[in-house]
Amino acid sequence: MLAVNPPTPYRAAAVNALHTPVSQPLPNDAVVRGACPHDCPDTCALLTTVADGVAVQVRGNPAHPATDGVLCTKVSRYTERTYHPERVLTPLKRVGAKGAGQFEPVSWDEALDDIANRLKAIARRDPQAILPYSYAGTMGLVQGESIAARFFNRLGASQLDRTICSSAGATALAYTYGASVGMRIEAFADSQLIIIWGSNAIGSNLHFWRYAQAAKRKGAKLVCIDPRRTETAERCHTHLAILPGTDAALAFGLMHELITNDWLDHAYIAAHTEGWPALKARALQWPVERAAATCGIDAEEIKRLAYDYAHTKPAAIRLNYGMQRARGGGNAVRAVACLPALVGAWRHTSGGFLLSSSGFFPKQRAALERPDLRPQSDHGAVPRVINMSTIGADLNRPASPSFGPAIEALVVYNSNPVAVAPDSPQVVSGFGRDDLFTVVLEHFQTDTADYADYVLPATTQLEHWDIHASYGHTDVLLNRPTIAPRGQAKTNTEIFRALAARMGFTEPCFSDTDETLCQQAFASDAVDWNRLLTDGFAPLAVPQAPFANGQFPTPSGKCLFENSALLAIGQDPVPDYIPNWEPVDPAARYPLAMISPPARQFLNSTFVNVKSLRDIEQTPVVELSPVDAEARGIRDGDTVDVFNDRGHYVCVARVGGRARPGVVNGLGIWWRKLGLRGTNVNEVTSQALTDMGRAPTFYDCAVEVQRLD
Ligand SMILES: Nc1nc2c(c(=O)[nH]1)N[C@H]1C(S)=C(S)[C@@H](COP(=O)(O)OP(=O)(O)OC[C@H]3O[C@@H](n4cnc5c(=O)[nH]c(N)nc54)[C@H](O)[C@@H]3O)O[C@H]1N2
Ligand SMILES: Nc1nc2c(c(=O)[nH]1)N[C@H]1C(S)=C(S)[C@@H](COP(=O)(O)OP(=O)(O)OC[C@H]3O[C@@H](n4cnc5c(=O)[nH]c(N)nc54)[C@H](O)[C@@H]3O)O[C@H]1N2
Ligand code: SF4
Ligand SMILES: [Mo]
Repeated sequence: MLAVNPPTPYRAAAVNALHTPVSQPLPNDAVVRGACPHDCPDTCALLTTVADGVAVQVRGNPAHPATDGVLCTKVSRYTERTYHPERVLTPLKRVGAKGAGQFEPVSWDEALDDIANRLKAIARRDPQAILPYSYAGTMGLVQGESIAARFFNRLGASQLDRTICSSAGATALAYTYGASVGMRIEAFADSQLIIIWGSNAIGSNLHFWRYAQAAKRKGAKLVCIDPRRTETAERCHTHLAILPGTDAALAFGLMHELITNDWLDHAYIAAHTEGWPALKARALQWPVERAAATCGIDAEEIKRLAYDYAHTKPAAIRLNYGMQRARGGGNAVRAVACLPALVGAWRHTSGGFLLSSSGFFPKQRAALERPDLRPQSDHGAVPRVINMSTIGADLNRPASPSFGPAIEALVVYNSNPVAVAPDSPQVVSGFGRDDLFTVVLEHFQTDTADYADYVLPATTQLEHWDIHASYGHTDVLLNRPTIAPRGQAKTNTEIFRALAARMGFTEPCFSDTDETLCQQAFASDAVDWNRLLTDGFAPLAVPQAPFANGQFPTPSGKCLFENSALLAIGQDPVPDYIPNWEPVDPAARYPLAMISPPARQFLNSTFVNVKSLRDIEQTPVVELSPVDAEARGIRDGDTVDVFNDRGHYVCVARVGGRARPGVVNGLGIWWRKLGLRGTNVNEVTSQALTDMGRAPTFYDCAVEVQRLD
């Protein structure tokens, strides 16, 4: 069995055995190797040119194969973001009403002393009333959850369930393959059929698109499955514009064709899968006509794709996270993930499936985060868990025996929940509570920072050490600091070290330096540290065709079509089609299905305040098909209200071919205060969760759209 994601207990000895890199003073003129910190599958290797201590240019490292010297437009502008005149450069204390954004500078000592005193007072009553809120503003393992996690573990604060992005898909993969593993990204360059499924590669996974283009030049056929006619869909040979949340139905329709035409790889199924009779029975309930009606497409489209999938070798599926942001997202990922085994696509280096490669990385999370520091009650209970995706509801929840204490303090870092969490009316009312004590570590005065009691200035990727895994490729990247911290900015790690000292936490782990933390992040035998120091990246040893002979990281080594562990969480052990919470229904009060994928020049809500990028996006928009627009008297360029019972999102209508009838696309994620009338698309999204992974259902959202005069 392939040793992916092996459980790695905390081993202090192994960490100490590593040699420590010599910290050198920052060079004044140099080209420094780093890593893109953003939540993007590409994890590019950066080269930053420094002149006179100032970072003047950030470009892609041509020596790193996946980056190939190319960056997206956003990160090419990284110096504009770093030297932005609105960077928060001193600690700030709120002087106006919550949300009003009125602050005055204070010293670090004053801010940290007051924060520590407030947290201590709450912790004396119940540390679980304190909640960290963080996500992937930086994907760095050190400025992410290292000292911060140690701090909250030692404190006994509520734990945060970090579900906002990928947990439905990751859970589905764990139930199917045993971990988030799949094809090597570079192998797509030699595929003959590439199905780009729930992914706008040009916008969100640019470096994969380069491999797909290489394959296309060698004769490959590209198929895109996406409700939206994205720039990626436009450049594929075929586009199946299915209704949101119907991917499992499409997968079953394809399986039905494979079974009834006997286009199956019986030997692969017999040797390397479990549960075929049950999956087959499920798939046989889905004649293509039924699947086509559910997906809102033509049966011929499904038949053609099934034929191509069975007859083109190697055939590869690049799944991305778009399809798992609906109620049945976990089951949908499971259904699609079964397809490559049916046709034996895994036998080929350039065949198979990739959603995420993160499971290949031997991360030592326990070493970094130290869950062993958590206090345990006499009954062995650890602090409660709060789901970040329902922060709106949970901030408004009073104390109760089932919930525990009301949330009294929030410490936010690497995230902008007031803009990105679903159902913003609830989120805003929670953050607006006068009795909530909120600390935000940030680069900028974001929508969330406006609700803080203290804003603490954090360093950017050019100003700190970090180490990175990827969820697209399989290389580890090291990020060296390029310039001195701007103003009084401190690293996240330094801020939590300083807070730990004031809280009286004396464990030696709170003194680990950032370079030591970089070395603790991965199993030392799997990552070539010397190569990281010299090249800035180091590939993991991943087999060319990892599942050609089964060897999935499941207990049996097989791909699990049927997984009885699902019964324990009240789920069907075999994937199924689960309709959306809010399906398209022309007769309903809110007849349109809204999805809200990213605007290309923003990264979630990051970069919205970088003017040159915002100028490209111009304004918040909702895309409508001509038929839906006409029915409502809406013309291209009209200001419209997108609404439902949760709220109102004001934006500009773009009428054209990007939206299919019945579906509208509200592109994300604007800062509310830079949007129209202080709103963004999450005004209307819901806090309902997915079937697996307790994830949000951003793309499962019924709305109506109306012209504003
Ligand atoms: N430029 C840019 N790049 C980004 C980001 C960004 O904000 N901007 N965000 C980053 C992050 S955090 C993530 S998680 C990834 C997100 O990138 P992806 O993993 O690709 O996910 P999404 O962009 O959410 O959705 C991808 C596509 O799925 C489509 N889609 C929506 N609903 C469905 C459905 O039900 N079925 C199918 N088949 N398709 C559907 C959307 O229209 C979209 O084009 O990208 C990362 N990269
Ligand atoms: N409607 C809708 N909503 C969505 C999505 C969608 O597709 N549609 N996508 C969802 C997804 S996939 C995701 S991943 C989430 C993303 O949500 P978040 O993880 O909150 O991502 P960002 O909005 O980029 O905010 C990250 C913040 O971290 C800050 N930051 C960056 N680096 C550092 C650092 O080193 N230190 C500190 N202290 N701060 C730092 C940045 O300045 C930025 O303000 O949004 C989700 N929300
Ligand atoms: S956001 Fe993605 S494509 Fe852009 S530089 Fe970073 S890793 Fe590369
Ligand atoms: Mo994400």
